Amino acid sequence: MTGLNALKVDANVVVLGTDRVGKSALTVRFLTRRFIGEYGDIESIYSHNVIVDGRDITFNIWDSPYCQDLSRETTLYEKRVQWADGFVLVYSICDRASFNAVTKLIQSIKATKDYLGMDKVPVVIVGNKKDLNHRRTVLSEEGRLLALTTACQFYEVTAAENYHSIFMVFHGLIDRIHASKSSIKRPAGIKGIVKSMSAVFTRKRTDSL
Ligand SMILES: Nc1nc2c(ncn2[C@@H]2O[C@H](COP(=O)(O)OP(=O)(O)OP(=O)(O)O)[C@@H](O)[C@H]2O)c(=O)[nH]1
Ligand SMILES: [Mg+2]
Repeated sequence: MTGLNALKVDANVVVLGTDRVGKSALTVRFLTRRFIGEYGDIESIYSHNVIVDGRDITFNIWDSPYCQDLSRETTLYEKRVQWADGFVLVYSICDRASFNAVTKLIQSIKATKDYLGMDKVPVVIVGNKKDLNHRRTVLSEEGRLLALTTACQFYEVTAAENYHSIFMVFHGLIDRIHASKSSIKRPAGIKGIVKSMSAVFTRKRTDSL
């Protein structure tokens, strides 16, 4: 990659989490800087272009309503995981079950995408609804510890009241996506070298006949 192309970044981001944790609120806040309260059941991939530090970043963000129909959800989930370069996993700080679901999601994503052993997994864990601190059931420390033990990034945010922390969520993810793309390519490179070496030796043997 050289010149202008080096400054262009394309990132597919999937937003996951259980129902009503604020996936759409967070997405819409990032796209429009606004909080509109109710979001309905729309499934959508949004494209959003931003320029940060001279880098032209296109975020493709897949937001979908949580679905309890497991048969439908499994297929859709796999599709989303394969499509994604990075993940925003959302729970509500007032909903313990949503936090437990994020823990499970991390394990499943790591297994599916082969991120095991990576320094920085392209996953951001987001504890939303920080404005409802009086109804909190998940401590900040629990979120931080989960991030630490799974090599993910962690933010507590309020989509209802603040744009800046949501901006940090998506931009934090970009660097991780970069790191993961380069470390995923490395083993394939080694395989490639082995392949081309054996090709050379095979050719030599054939040539000498
Ligand atoms: N107080 C507060 N409410 C929020 C916040 N974020 C979202 N909500 C509210 O939580 C409810 C659910 O938000 P959504 O963004 O629709 O949640 P979702 O995760 O997209 O839900 P599904 O698409 O149904 O899975 C809505 O009533 C929002 O107004 C927040 O930061 N603080
Ligand atoms: Mg939604």
